[in-house]
Amino acid sequence: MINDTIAAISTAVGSSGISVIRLSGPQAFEIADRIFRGKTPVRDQKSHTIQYGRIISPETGETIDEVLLTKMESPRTYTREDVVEINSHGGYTIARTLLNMLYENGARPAEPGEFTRRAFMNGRIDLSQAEAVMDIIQARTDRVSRVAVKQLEGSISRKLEDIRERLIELLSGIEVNLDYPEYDAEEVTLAQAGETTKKIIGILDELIKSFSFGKLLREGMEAVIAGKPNVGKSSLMNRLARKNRSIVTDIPGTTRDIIEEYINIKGIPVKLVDTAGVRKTADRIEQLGVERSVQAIAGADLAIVLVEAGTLITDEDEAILKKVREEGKPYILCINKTDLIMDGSRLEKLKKDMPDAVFMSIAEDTGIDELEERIFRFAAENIHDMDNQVLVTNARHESQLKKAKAYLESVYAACQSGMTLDMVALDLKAALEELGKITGHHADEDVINAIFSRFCIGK
Ligand SMILES: Nc1nc2c(ncn2[C@@H]2O[C@H](COP(=O)(O)OP(=O)(O)OP(=O)(O)O)[C@@H](O)[C@H]2O)c(=O)[nH]1
Ligand SMILES: [Mg+2]
Repeated sequence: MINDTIAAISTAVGSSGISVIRLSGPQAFEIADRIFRGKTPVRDQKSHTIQYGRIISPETGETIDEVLLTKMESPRTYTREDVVEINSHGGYTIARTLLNMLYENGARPAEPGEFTRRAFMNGRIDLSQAEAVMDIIQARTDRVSRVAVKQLEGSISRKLEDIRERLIELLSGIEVNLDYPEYDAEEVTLAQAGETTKKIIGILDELIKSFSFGKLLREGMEAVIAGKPNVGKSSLMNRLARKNRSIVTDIPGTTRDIIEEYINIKGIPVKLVDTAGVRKTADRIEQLGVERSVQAIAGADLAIVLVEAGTLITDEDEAILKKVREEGKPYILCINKTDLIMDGSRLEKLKKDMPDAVFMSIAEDTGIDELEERIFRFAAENIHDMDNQVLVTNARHESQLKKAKAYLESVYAACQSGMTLDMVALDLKAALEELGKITGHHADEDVINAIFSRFCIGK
């Protein structure tokens, strides 16, 4: 039973119009009454209403701030406990002073994620939904937050509940057979058990497959821009990021270090990495930059390899392409500076000869849309209907699904090879347990602690 009351500032630190201080727990109204003076005491205020008042220091009688106070009675609240939210004037100092007053009057500092943790402990949300709250806080694009909101609404939970129900039905059928053979209960045959299990494995497979796309949505994809010096890598970075992030000059060897920027391509977050041009050089600093470029290629999900239209693929370019291929990196070959080719028919011929390459001129702003489309297509490969299907976005969920699937595979194998039903029952139970860890039906304290420790304070 939770019996203390927690408080924290729930808005971001920094200058702002207002700050929200949140108080949750059985003494929330009592504590608020110790420092708040409004028309009605908080304990008598109607639930889910807001009232104007002042925060008064109990010691000095001094007015600290004018505030709006919202009272929300359990259980229709975020945590399912009694909740008070105080909108104070913005600025860290006032909110901090107010918070300290709450601490002095009986509240305790909330730990990161503790409000959401209480919502979980009090059964308002399950673990996968708590994780969705976290995803929404950290979402980098609209599309990501849409998926997270769906999870918060329980799309994964419902799908898992459905699977669990089918497993439980199968398991209870088997157990009736095992425990009461004298009852004339309808017999579950190994063949039936195998068939049901196979269907469920199929559903789990689909969920597991959705993870690679879910991960892409959440964590984003890393695309490295590689090429020899002066081909326009930094110009491309700036164009895609729509700001002057990297220094561009006509001097080869301008970029010396890795430069990163998050961009949003049709709703998918992409970490773009601009690198130093790869070439042999005696300059020590440039050489270090080149080494980093090579490492960046190895670490990325996708390489965008730039070459110049005028020279086409030189030995230097070939060396970079070789590196990319050795790493087994998917790549998009871009031919930049097409504006420098005056002869139109020559350009047409080049395009015909290299049908997979993207021809572009950053100077004339051509071909960039095509590159963006190609990056998006790469990201979304093999994924259809992604806005409507249930997506697994969380590595922990994926790993649990895989464990459950492994148990079900052994159930299926047992059914095929004519094992006994009691062997099957054990693995079915284990599969159920692994699934239950996703929503928190079976989660250990350690897992729960790890999840909530990733939250920020005040959520
Ligand atoms: N004509 C023409 N010039 C371009 C184009 N794109 C980039 N440039 C020019 O090429 C030069 C080099 O551009 P950067 O973006 O600095 O090239 P980089 O690949 O980052 O070069 P390093 O950092 O030195 O490896 C600059 O003078 C750019 O203005 C283009 O499409 N056409
Ligand atoms: Mg550069």
